[in-house]
Amino acid sequence: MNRCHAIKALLLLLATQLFAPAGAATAEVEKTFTRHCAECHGADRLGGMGPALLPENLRRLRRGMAQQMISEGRAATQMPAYGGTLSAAQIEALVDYIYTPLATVPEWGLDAIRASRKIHLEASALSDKPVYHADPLNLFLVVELEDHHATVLDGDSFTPLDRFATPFAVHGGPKYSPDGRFVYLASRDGWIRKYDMYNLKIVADVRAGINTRNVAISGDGRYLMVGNYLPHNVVILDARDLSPLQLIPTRDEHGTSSRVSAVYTAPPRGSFIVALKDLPEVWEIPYHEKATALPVYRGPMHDYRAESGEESLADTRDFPVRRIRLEDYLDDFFFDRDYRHLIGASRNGKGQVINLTVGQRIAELELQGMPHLGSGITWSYQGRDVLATPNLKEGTVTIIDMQNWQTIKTLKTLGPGFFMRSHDNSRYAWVDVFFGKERDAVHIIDKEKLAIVKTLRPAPGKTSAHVEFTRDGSHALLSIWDKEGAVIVYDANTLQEVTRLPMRKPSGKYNVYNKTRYEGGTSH
Ligand code: DHE
Repeated sequence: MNRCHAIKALLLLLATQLFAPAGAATAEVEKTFTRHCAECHGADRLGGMGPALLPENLRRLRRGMAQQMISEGRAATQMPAYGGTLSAAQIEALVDYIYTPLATVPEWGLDAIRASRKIHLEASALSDKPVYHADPLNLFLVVELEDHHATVLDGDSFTPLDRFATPFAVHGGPKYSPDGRFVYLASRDGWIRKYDMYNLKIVADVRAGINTRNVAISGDGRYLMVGNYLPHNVVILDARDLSPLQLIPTRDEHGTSSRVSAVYTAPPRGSFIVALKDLPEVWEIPYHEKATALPVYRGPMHDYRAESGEESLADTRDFPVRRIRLEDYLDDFFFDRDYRHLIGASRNGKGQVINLTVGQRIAELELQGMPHLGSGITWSYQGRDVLATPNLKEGTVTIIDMQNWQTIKTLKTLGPGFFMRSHDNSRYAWVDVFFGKERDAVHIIDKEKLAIVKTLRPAPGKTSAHVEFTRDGSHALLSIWDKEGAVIVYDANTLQEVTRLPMRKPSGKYNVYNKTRYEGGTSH
């Protein structure tokens, strides 16, 4: 054997030694996965009866919890305990496996979406009047994260009317049809569920993506738009039966693709607004014929279908994309009341105001990063609109004059908050302290004095977060974000507790009237 061959043989030996055990371990864990997990979670980990097991979908689940879930199972679900069947090392390997990203972004095209659709009840089987006596516009939907359910709550008597299963890990605000009859929930796994608030029945399901951010509904209630991290696209659904109408890959002109941070509806503009995570662009997609003549804007429209080659289903609408190019990436944002401006935080943490009509930045804001999309609210202060938002990097609430975009007040809080809420009929705005050891506190701000006037600790030691008001603004509902949690109802004027309803880790709650009327004190 000459020297060169000897070196080659040595390298080969080293490679076998280095890579064979890893390869063998991978084969072993894949075998374990196929034997025990694939039936419910899908051979490709994209989900089935159980949720998708991909790092993107498991972001809210700590590895320790995943390990515990595999060994002990999950109460009230089909997930069995594997502690007696699998060794600690096998369970550890499974955890490593499910937190490893897939080698390529999986496909989930129109055919897969169409095939996933399930109609549970046809329109003919449903009454077009509410089957209860409560005010249908003063109902709340409360999302309960612990056991993946939602409760329909009467906002006058504070009694539950129904409790139904949601897809795994619902995230973001459910969206109501303009008349409040239907609600659409989106799960992190891409499932969209349509529920009838009149009949208290689940109507239809469809899987519009593999890892979804949120869903928006057009102002006329005709279309839904789903924004996805996986694959990189937005999907337009027919709101009537959830059938897919269009799939728009989120790519720039050079083919670089991007995750979608969120999609929002802008009813006065007749369009959807799409926030992109990995491209310095914001997209506006008109859903209304008249919206194509957007005021002042005369820039080019982008024909995404010619580029993607995607089939367009037989819907009369076309959904052209207007790209608004930005100087920086905008991680998150919300809008002023008439949707002329978009107010967002860029990656470097600076606040920016973009005028949507001219498609340009018109101001910079003193914001230390928004903690959460849509975390801001607006109200009228001394005759002008102000916006207020908590900050990600510090325990403060910033209040900004929306005429000149100057900060008029910074309020110190006990820690960074996640959600801020009010109502036009209430003199108070509520902000939680979501992060840190004071997360059981919630501050109440007097909107006239621009000052914190009270701090509540409704359940010491437990996170209290996310407030939503009743239709008339007379009561505020707050979540105790705990396994054995509660929704606490407060008199919004006296700030006294009225009642406490046990719930299982209630996260957001959504009032039909406030959401469908675009109340300034809440998210849309
Ligand atoms: Fe949310 C809304 C993004 C983490 C609970 N969240 C939203 C929306 C977006 C968003 C884009 C608006 C969608 C809508 O309503 O249509 N959320 C993000 C993130 O990027 C972030 C920081 C990281 C992530 O993991 O995605 C994040 N969010 C969380 C949580 O950890 C929370 C507290 C628990 C959970 O459910 O995962 C959480 N997000 C919520 C809630 C809303 C929401 C309750 C709806 C608020 C509302 O009142 O409308």
